[in-house]
Amino acid sequence: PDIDSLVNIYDFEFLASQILTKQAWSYYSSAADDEVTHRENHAAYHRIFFKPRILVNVKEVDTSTTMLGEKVGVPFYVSATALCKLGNPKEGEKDIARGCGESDVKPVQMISTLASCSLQEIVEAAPSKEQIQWFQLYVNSDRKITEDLIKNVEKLGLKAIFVTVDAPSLGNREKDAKVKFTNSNGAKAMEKSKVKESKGASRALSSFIDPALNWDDIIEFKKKTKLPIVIKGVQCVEDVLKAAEIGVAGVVLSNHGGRQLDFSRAPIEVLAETMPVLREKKLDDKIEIFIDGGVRRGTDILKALCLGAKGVGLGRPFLYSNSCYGKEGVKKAIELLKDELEMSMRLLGVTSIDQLSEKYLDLSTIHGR
Ligand code: FMN
Repeated sequence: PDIDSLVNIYDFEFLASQILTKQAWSYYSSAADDEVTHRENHAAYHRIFFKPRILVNVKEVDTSTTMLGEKVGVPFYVSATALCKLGNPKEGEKDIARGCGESDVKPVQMISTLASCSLQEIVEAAPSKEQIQWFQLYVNSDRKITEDLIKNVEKLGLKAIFVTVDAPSLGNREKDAKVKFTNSNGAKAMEKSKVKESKGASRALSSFIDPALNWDDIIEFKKKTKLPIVIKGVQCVEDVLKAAEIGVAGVVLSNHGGRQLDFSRAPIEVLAETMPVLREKKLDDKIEIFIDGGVRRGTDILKALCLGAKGVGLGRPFLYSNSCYGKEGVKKAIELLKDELEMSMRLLGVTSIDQLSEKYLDLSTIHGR
């Protein structure tokens, strides 16, 4: 269908379910076990309600903010997803770079260790000097490989390293496991890992990830790079405090889009629980809190920002938009989210991101409070 007929993020998902290969759809859409966490990530946003303020001049609304010290046009970013070529065989992650760079607001793109294009290709595809790219790191059991990777990330000018810590072992994604991983579009990513067996894309790709990874390693990485280090996949306030203590730049409250431990809690509720503790300990200025999982609407983004998130990531929505329409789809998804965000800010009675706070939410229905 004509791209202009799409009105929201769900439209991309439906279209993707109709047109993607079985392998791509199974890999992209799957989540762990009974997929309870996957559904809950999204459902938890539905329990949170606004307290809009009236008669505020909202003629001009500004969605820009900062993340890790850099100015960005919108408070949402494209989260790292492996194997973008399964859905967009020719251009893969390069079209995400183009879509982000060609849009007015230029959201940040986080690039996966398991991208199906090389890091250099994706960096070179980025059309705008102002656009920011981050690197998502899966730590290899062979630390030399990881150290070389970090050097390459620095050389190519990426702005931060997000170390994923929620995948010491791969989640049980049954939809994916039923489809053998044979597609040559995974070749680039497969080179980077040692493929042991063919039981779905996830399992084929993940065998190199080091299950021995621990806090000491993060402290070591901090010494090895000047780039900000962010821990991706934090799921409780205690670990946020520990991350703040060792002095990383940020954490992502995330359960990997429900693809790892089923019955992990929704990140938005972990956020609700975390921020008061950080404020009480005066750590809220020391560490930036990001969040992802189940974000599909401008209002979802707004709720996370009201609760104190600095940036909000989306995974599947950009996989689907990139698969259906390439870079034009990515641009369209960005525009839809940005329009929803602007409109919701107006209706809430705020004109800039820094005005958002808990006072705009009815906290009584939020778990974690
Ligand atoms: N997270 C990583 O840190 N590294 C990855 O390589 C990675 N690959 C993913 C592949 C797929 C198909 C999906 C759906 C998610 C992946 N994620 C990965 C997790 C995302 O970065 C993000 O945490 C999650 O998708 C957010 O949930 P959402 O899809 O509901 O927006």
